[in-house]
Amino acid sequence: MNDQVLIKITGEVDNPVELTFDDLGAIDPATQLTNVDSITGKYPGDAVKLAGLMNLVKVKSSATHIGLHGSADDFHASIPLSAVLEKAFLIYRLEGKPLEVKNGGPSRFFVPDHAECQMDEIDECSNVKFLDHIELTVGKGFDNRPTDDESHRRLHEGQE
Ligand SMILES: Nc1nc2c(c(=O)[nH]1)N[C@H]1C(S)=C(S)[C@@H](COP(=O)(O)O)O[C@H]1N2
Ligand SMILES: [Mo]
Repeated sequence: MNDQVLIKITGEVDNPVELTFDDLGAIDPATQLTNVDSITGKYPGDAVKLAGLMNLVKVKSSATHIGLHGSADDFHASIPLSAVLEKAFLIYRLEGKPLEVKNGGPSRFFVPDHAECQMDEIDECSNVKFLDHIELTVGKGFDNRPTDDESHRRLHEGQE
């Protein structure tokens, strides 16, 4: 199972990649975080910093936005890269095993100090679950986060 591709990174990069669970764990130890519960407040597990992933793919200087795609439920966010590059991370491991779908796997994006839902571009809604594709773009890319209270409420109801 460990040769299964969990996350692909494409778009404005010199070195697009398809990463397995083992690949994620092998990324520069300086960019790995263990037990992120204390940072996230609610999501346990181990993570790799976004900066570590971006170094791996060699982001082109033309890239302005990072597209976060959750294929499982067709949820997508596109946010400015520079604002999250040094602080965001991807939770991908729990108790030594790949993060399960019930916990938001194959990976869960997390930005510390995110805004409340719909209060800013980088809000809680941009913490994309089921993340399996990261895409660097020039300008803002596809984003289907809810834009009004009604659709946001419906989205959350659907998850209960
Ligand atoms: N794939 C996916 N990611 C998602 C969502 C979703 O519906 N699908 N909802 C978003 C919204 S609107 C919020 S506020 C947070 C909620 O995270 P939680 O389900 O852990 O509370 O996840 C975000 N990530
Ligand atoms: Mo949200």
